[in-house]
Amino acid sequence: MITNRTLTMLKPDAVEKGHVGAILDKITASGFRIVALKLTQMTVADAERFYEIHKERPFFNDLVTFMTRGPIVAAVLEKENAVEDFRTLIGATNPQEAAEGTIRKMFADSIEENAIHGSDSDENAAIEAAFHFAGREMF
Ligand code: FUP
Repeated sequence: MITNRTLTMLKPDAVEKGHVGAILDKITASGFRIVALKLTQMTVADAERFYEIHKERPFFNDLVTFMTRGPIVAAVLEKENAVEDFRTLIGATNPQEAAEGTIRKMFADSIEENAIHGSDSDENAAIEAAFHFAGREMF
């Protein structure tokens, strides 16, 4: 079951700019089923834990500040080959390098504020889904 799921976050920049509806529409039009969905705001402790793998990187503090500055939309998505297909749909981390038609190309301005997150493995998808959602919030 986990194999076909991924976790996404529409980041504070995307929410601030009013892109939530357009991005969710593109996600569902691309064949992903919404399994869980919420508007929420990460605390500094949440963001530090979520991005712990990056804690030694020079951009870590700015990343935590950005991710906590306003609400995000967290969602669990289901599709065959969900993790890989979703990363193709969102495009490269740097929107300037993202392919035409990808979500980051369409909606993101910079590598720091790149509109959307997608899990990078099935293992992390399960960890990240449990980070944002209780079992009874996933359908
Ligand atoms: P991705 O898997 O595409 O989300 O990218 P990473 O896990 O490498 O990075 C996570 C987040 O860290 C990015 F979405 C934005 C931020 N980041 C920077 O701000 N600068 C960088 O050079 C790399 C990543």
